[in-house]
Amino acid sequence: MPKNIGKVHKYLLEIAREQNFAHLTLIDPDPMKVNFDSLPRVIKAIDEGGSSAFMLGGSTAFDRFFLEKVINAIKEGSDKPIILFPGNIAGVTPKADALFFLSVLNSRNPYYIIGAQMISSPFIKKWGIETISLAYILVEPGGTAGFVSDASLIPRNKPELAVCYATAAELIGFDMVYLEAGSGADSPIPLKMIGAVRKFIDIPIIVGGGIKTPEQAASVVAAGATFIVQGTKFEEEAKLGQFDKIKKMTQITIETIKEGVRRRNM
Ligand code: 1GP
Repeated sequence: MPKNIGKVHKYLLEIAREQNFAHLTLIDPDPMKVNFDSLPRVIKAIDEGGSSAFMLGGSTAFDRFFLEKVINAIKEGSDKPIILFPGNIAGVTPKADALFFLSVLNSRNPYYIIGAQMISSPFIKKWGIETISLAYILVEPGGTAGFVSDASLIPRNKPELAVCYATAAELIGFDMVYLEAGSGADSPIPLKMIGAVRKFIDIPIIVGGGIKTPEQAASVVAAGATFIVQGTKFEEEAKLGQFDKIKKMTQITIETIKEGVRRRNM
């Protein structure tokens, strides 16, 4: 029997079909980064700016109770889905709307490929939280995620290696593939690499790490990304309490991507 697609998964695919892409926002539940006084306003600004969902996760400093506090703060600012993006077993809770059940395909350490998943899966199944399986593929420079998960990073000038991993992911049956340059990377995943992967696989491609400008976001989508993820850019503005700027920035990013889509469809 084919697998049932959950509510959040369906929602993401519908937006991607309507707009040709969807914008996702990453919130890192790191106590050194989270400000509970301003988080609901930051979330509200990003929501009103048009981002489609919130991903919640990071590679370090995990505590399930802190994570749940962050979920409550996000819910104060938005009704849009919260999707867990765990870096470890403490990054899962039934309080979110869905969970990217991810495997770091190019880790050298089996713990990040199947170990943490094996340990956490009975409770995930018992809770009944929606899961979306995700093949996480780390590309240079890889950032903290690459370091912590001991990834054999894909060189930026080797798109064919990303194609091989992504194709293996599709054949194994993952729902989506995530090409990750690492949070705060100097530049996004090379467009040539995204394009090469897009040509080869049919499942959605998430691209994140180092997407700072609306133009970069638009070119990542033009190259073939289905979903783009931004985190650091919002964290920087949030620190300054620039809520209006955050909303504007999100709107401009989404408008710039849409304009690119319109032009290509003409
Ligand atoms: C990290 O891809 C995400 O997992 C977001 O990256 O923080 O660089 O936007 P940034």
